[in-house]
Amino acid sequence: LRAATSRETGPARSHGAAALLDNLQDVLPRAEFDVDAAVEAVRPICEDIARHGEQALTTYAERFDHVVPASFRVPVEALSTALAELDPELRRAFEVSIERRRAVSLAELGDGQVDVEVAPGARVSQRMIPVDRVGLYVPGGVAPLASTVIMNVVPAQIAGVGSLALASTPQQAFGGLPHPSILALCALLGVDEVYAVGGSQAVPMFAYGVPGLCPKVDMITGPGNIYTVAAKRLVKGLVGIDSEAGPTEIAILADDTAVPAFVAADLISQSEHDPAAASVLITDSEPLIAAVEDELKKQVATARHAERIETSLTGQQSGVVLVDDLEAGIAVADAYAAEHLEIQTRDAAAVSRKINNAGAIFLGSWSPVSLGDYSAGSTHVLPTAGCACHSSGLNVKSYLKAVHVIDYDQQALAEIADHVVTFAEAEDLPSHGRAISIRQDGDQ
Ligand code: HSO
Ligand code: ZN
Repeated sequence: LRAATSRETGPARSHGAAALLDNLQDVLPRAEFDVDAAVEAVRPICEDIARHGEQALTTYAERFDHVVPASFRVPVEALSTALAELDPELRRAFEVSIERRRAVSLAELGDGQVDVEVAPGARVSQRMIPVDRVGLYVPGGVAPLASTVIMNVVPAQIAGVGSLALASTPQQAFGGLPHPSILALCALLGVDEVYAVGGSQAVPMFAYGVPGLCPKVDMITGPGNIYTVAAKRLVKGLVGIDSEAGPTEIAILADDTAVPAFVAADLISQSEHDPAAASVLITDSEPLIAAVEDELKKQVATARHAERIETSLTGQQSGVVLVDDLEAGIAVADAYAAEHLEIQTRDAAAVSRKINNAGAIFLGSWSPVSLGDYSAGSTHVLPTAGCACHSSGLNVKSYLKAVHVIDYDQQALAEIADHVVTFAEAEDLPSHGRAISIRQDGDQ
C-alpha cells in the first residue's frame, strides 16, 4: 500500500510544520475505533452493577465469560498456588522484567522537589501525593497480558499507591480463575486483592464499588477491548482513568541501512495483537520496501497467528509510506504520532531528537518494540490513535497528584494585597478582594 508520498504532501516543512501535519493526518489511515457506539452497549452494564452489585456481576459473568467464579474475589491461596506452580524459566523472566521496570520507575519518580520563595516570606512548594486506591484491569481474553500487570503495578507501587486491586476475566479453562500467569505475577508483586471479573464489569465494579465485595477505587488503569474502554469513558470523572487505549500501533522509520528481516519481524510482532493493529513502514528506500515485502511473505507464512497478522497487515490502517527523503519521513512519523516508533536509520539517536510525537521511541536495530513490551524497563502502556501528540505513557507520575502548598507570612501578603484586590475588582468578584483587605485593616 502506498498510503502517501512526499510528492503528494509537499516537501517536508516547506508549508510550515502545522499545515503539513494537518495534511499528513488526513492521508495517514488509522484503525476504526468507535468508542461512542460501544458506550451504548456498556451503559446498562455499568448502571446494573452500580445498582445490583454482585448479583449483576454474576449475570454478566454467565453471559460474557461463560463461567461464574466460585468467588469474584480470588482467594489469596490461588495466587500463591499459581506462583508455586509457575515454570521457573517464566518466573525468572517475570523477575527480570519487574527489576528493570522498578529501576526505571524509581528514576521517573525523581526527587519531585518544588519549593520556591517567590518573594520574602512567600513560599510555594509542591507535594506529590499518591492516589489512595487504584483498580487495574488486565485483559485475559485473546492473550493473557501478564506483562501488563508489571507495567501497571510497578509504577503504582513506586509512586506509593496505598491500595491496589486487580481484575482479570475468569477463564473457563482455569475453573473460573483468571489466567495463572496473571495470578503468579500478583503473588510476585505482593498484590493480594484480585478479582475474577471481565473488563466491562470490572470497570463499574471499581468505579462504584460493590458492597461486601470491592471498595470503590479512586483511579482505574489498564487496557481492554472496546467495551472496557467504553466503560472507562462512562465512569471517567467519578474516578480518574489512565487513557483510552485503542488497537496497538507500530511505525518504523527506516532507511536503506535497515535490516529487512528485522523490520518485517517487528511489523508482524504488533500485528499479532489484533486484526485491527496498525503496522506502518515509513521509508525513502524502494529496495527496502521490496525486501521487507519479501520478508513479510516468508515470516507471516510460518507465524502461529498468521490469520490475524495478515488481516492487520493488509488492513487499511497498515501500509507503507514512501517518502522522498528522511526529513519527509520524520514529518510523516511526527504527524502519525505512533504508539511505538522504531527508528532504523543511520544515526537513529539524531533522527529521534527531531521527533516530537510518539508514545515511545525505539532506536536502532537492537531495541525492538517487543523488548519494550516485556523487559526493557520502559512502559508498554502508551498513547494510541494519535494521542501521543498530547499524552504520555503510563509512568510513576500518572499515579501522583501534584498538590501546591501556599505559605505566605503577614508581611508577604501585605506586599501583594493591593494587586490582588485590583485583580478581584476587575473580575467583579469584590468578596475575593475583601478576603485580602480584611487582613490589612489592622484591627483584627
Ligand atoms: N504491545 C502492546 C503491549 C504488549 N505486548 C503486551 C505484548 N504484551 C501494547 O503496547
Ligand atoms: Zn505487544
